[in-house]
Amino acid sequence: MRELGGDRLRAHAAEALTRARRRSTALTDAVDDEDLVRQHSKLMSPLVWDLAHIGSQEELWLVRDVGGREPLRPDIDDLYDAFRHPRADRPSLPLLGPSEARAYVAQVRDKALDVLAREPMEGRRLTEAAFAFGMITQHEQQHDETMLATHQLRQGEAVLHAPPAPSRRAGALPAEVFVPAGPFVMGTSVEPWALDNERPAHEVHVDAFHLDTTPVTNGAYLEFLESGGYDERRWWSEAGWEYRTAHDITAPRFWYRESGGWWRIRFGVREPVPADEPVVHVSFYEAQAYAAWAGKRLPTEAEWEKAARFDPATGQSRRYPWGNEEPTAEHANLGQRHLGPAAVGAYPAGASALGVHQLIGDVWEWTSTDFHGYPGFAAFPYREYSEVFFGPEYKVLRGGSFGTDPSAIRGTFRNWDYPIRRQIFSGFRCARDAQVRG
Ligand code: AVJ
Ligand code: FE
Repeated sequence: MRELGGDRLRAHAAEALTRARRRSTALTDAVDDEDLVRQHSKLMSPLVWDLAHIGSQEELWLVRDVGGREPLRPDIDDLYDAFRHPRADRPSLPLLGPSEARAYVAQVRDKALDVLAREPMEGRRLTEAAFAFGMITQHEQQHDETMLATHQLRQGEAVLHAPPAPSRRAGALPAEVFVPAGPFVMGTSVEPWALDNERPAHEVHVDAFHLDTTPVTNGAYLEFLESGGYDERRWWSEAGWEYRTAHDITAPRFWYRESGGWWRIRFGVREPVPADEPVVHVSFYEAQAYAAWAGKRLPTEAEWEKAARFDPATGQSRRYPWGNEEPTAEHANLGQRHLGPAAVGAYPAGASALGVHQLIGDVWEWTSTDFHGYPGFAAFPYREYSEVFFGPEYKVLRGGSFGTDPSAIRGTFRNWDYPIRRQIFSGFRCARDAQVRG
């Protein structure tokens, strides 16, 4: 991906777009037309909206902007503008139907591939085109993760199938890893597909701290739950308690109690909650309450990234916890290869230089940090990509989940959401301050 010449870039971009489309197609072909246009939850768009929105963004950014081509469907730009229509309102719009949407995205793709084949790609143009194709690939993959979350909310028979995630453990792991005090380089100025909010690279000092070696498991979370954690005001922040009470939150989303045990529904399948998998579908507030109960706290975003990227041997920041090579199936549970997180310890090859496991893949991890631009932030390609979300109402999540494609995750990648959200594949790990010696 780094410094590809024009022809290699063309081949790489075409392959990445094709892979994304295979996934979009699988997720939308898995259900019938009625299911495609239905709103499975007020929190989500109908799947058919995501599909045409993917095409609409591709038309805007690749066909019109990069390619300078005539608009295909200027009449539908407004329908698929995420800022004009909140998710809850999307079903009532005059959306393209399933077959129209499929035909539209295919037409746009033909044009985009034509642009890719003909665009002169040298120098600055090459960098710009590489980014535009990267951005659109990641955009489609992000919506594929969103569509996977919609599938999880859908009622009825299981329609998605995948082999179970690995359950093998890497022997006993220490509960925590110590991260020494000092500076590290956060963010990036060179990662070719990095989005505006990941830029620029800048040095950050981080005090010494301890970080959980793995994400918090269902088993550990159950101890919090069974010891009355949801009923004890003292573990919750004010906003968290208000949310917990108003919505009567008593367990992670999709869990239920039956014959004395805890079960969950995952993509239409009912199963006992597995103790050694990372907990998933918890809100920021639940993560925060658990951490308080455990005598810990959530890591800041800088702490998370230092634990993931900092190599004490070289003093440099890596692209991924394991090094600079792109993720493989040995490194991390990504790419919807499995329909859930793997047991903790299942990816020893993916551990960071400091010895922290499963930072990339499995579950998105809540951090305690509000979403803001880094020093020197410059909105690109438009303010609506990230900048309009900056502020205290969004919390940063890191690391990607089993539903995230490798092309849409890296050590610098930043996701954000409201602290009440839990239909996303969200989990967490805890941190604590290191003892300061006097
Ligand atoms: C980065 C996941 C918060 O889904 O709202 C998709 C990605 N931006 N279309 C989102 C995105 C525009 C974004 N997140
Ligand atoms: Fe989008």
